[in-house]
Amino acid sequence: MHLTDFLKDETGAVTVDWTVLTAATVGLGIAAYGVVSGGVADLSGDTARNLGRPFIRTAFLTPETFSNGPGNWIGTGTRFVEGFGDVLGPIAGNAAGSEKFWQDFEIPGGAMEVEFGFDLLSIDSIDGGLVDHGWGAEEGPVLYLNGQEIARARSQGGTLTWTHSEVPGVRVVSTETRAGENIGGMSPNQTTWHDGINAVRVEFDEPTENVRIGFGMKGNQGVTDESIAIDNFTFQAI
Ligand SMILES: [Ca+2]
Ligand SMILES: [Ca+2]
Repeated sequence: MHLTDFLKDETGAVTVDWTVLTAATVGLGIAAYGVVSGGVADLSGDTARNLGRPFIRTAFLTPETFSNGPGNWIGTGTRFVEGFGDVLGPIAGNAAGSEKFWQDFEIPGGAMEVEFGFDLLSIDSIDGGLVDHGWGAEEGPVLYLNGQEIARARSQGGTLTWTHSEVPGVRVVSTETRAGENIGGMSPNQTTWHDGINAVRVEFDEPTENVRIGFGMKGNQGVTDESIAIDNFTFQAI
């Protein structure tokens, strides 16, 4: 092969690769435009960030133990609860289990996933049974992401039975740490009803630029009868 032929071939190969890549990029742009014409600018921005900064990692993995107040949490305060220590909350429920407290997180460009971790505390006589005997049924925590319900659980003696909303890109994993015992709570001397601690992880793929995690509770009594609270909160964007 003559040198000039070699150079032509190399040039040709590069040109072909570039053409393929360009076509794919243009195709992606067209597809995005067709599906969500209103969000083209946002999608383009996300693509640029993902291409330019693939190794972003932002975290506070040292668990927030709420010994110094609620920080950036909105909607509730912190409190020392017998047996649990300093917690975020507790809150009582309502019939809908609507979102009662939350925090917004700015997600760095390039993040492919956001993970929240926390202890979800089920305190005192939450009525998580299926039958309403006059004091409530199917009571327990409700989790929100960007204002949308992602999962809720019935709490029976601190043991959680989850119903997932099947939101795309969202996973909720819950592991029981303690249940079926009187840990303490707002009615610490009440030994008939049992408390629980569940370690929960919420994962969110391809996060929005601002992610809000929020909490509510389905319940029908006061905070001294039945409540939920949060402790040992962690966050990371990967
Ligand atoms: Ca208790
Ligand atoms: Ca109740």
